[in-house]
Amino acid sequence: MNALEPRSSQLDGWTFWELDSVASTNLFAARLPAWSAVRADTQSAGRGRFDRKWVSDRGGLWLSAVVPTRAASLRFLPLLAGLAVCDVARQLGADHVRLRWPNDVMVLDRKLAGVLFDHFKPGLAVIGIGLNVSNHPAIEDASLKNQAVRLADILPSPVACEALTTPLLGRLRALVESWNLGETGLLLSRVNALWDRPRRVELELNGVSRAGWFAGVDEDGKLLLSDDLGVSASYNPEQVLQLIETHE
Ligand code: BT5
Repeated sequence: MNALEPRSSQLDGWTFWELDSVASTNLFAARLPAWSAVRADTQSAGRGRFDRKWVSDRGGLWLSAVVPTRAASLRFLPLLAGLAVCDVARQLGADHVRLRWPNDVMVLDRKLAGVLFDHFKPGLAVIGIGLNVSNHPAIEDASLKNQAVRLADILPSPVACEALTTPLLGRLRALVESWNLGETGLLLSRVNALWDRPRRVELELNGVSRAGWFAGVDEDGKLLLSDDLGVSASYNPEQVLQLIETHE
């Protein structure tokens, strides 16, 4: 496919763009209307939170979806995207898939997928999903050797990115619509259940860190942290540079 000639098609209610290569699918999606999505085979400047680099080599799923949203629900959207990834991975037979607030999908202690949320226009959110499928991220960044995992490592049979796109967008749409209709209680309890078990965590804030027990996520997408004296505090994703699970 020629990178200069992106093509679009209709896919289960989404206007879907497919590209060979792009800087970042989230930036491409910035100009698209609601219920558009874009997938690229590779990204030359894939982004994580706080402008961290996201390795986006061929064989992974690099996807951005534009969804209508209310300002109040913006922080919860990455968790809905994570939930959609967990649901699809589990349907395919993956075990031990879980969420790590605010934007990671983990298999045991390794990162399977990351979500990057952008808000370019009022009323619209761009949800970027990076999912390792059969790519080799550690070739580009050796530090990912023991940190990243791919669907190819955990599924009984190989799956192609193209085959993942439709179920993932379908699941994402159902979850976002359900959230926008106010069905928040059920989704909140599903997100919290996907933490797997009580976890001791350390939050790296700007220059300081806070340790405690993960006590859940609230409806605003904030993390609730309970310290050793039982005192609770809540944190926005924008405040927390890194969440470390400390296994105490
Ligand atoms: C994220 O950031 O996890 C969000 C990643 C979102 C990527 C998607 S791809 C489609 C769309 N277009 C974009 O440009 N972005 C989105 P963060 O929590 O900041 O994690 C970044 C960290 O994850 C890096 O510092 C690495 O340690 C690690 N990392 C980088 N590439 C990885 C990969 N392919 N697999 C696992 N971990 C990776």
